[in-house]
Amino acid sequence: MLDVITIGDGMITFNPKNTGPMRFVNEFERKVGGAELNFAVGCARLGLRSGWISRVGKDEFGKFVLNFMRGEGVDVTEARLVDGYPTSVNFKEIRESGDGKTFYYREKSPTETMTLEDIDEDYIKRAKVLHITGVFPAISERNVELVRRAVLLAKKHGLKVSFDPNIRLKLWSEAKAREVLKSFLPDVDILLAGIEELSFLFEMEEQEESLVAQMQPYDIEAIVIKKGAEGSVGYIHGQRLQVPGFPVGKVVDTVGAGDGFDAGFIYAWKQNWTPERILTFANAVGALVVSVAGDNEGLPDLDEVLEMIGEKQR
Ligand code: KDG
Repeated sequence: MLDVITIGDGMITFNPKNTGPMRFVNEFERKVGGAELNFAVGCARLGLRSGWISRVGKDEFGKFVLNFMRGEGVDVTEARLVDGYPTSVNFKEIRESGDGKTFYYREKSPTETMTLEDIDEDYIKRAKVLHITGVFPAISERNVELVRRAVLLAKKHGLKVSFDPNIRLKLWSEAKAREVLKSFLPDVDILLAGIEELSFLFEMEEQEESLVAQMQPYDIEAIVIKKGAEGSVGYIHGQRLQVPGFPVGKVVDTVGAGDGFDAGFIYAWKQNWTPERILTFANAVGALVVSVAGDNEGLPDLDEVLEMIGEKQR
């Protein structure tokens, strides 16, 4: 049995040793990244049984990514090494504020070798939640079809579908991103997005009420707007709730905070907590991620989050 499954590309991420424009950075640290990968790790650290469907290159980097995932306790039954497609690489640039930019080297992602048959029905039906994001489908047309199949099977077997648009306009055009990502909405049960992403999708101003109104036809159980340091707003079973974020000492690296938030939300959602406790918990996970360099190193274990939200003594 698995609690949650996700599908995505796994990358080697080179984190800069110093801040500023990448052309002036001479040293990098090899780490691992990928939005869905970060999410799967975040869930596993919190204690959920998480599975990651992926392909990485049959090369040193691919082996490193797979070992990393195994070491984090993520189920990699459906993650394989493939020939002829190098593992995707991503270089990061980080500014003094902790804000990051990504520079991809992923012309041909190993996930492009997957066929519809690779989305295994027996695997999907072992889980309770399928988490999808906008990164994996942005990689290729085929990946869009893979997500559609995973969602179809998830619905067939009663899984909840959670969705983070994670818009990456370096990977596809605005029109395509809008068309594909909006087409997922009718099947989404939990939407985890930034206000700027909703505004992009619906081509409207960043105005919460009118954007949430756009979601009415989709009958989404939980619409969550991630607001970074300010916390989050949730429309859960129709009720609006705003929960402030947690102050963090120094923001070191914001990349991956949204994925951490998503993992925290899904963990808390599965506990059937009150909406306030769910959002508080997710905000805490996001906050813990930004104080550490790397896309996923700061993802906390359960006790760290409980300490932060004051439910456990240090
Ligand atoms: O959300 C963090 C991701 O952006 C990062 O790990 C890299 O998946 C990634 C991407 O393609 O942008």
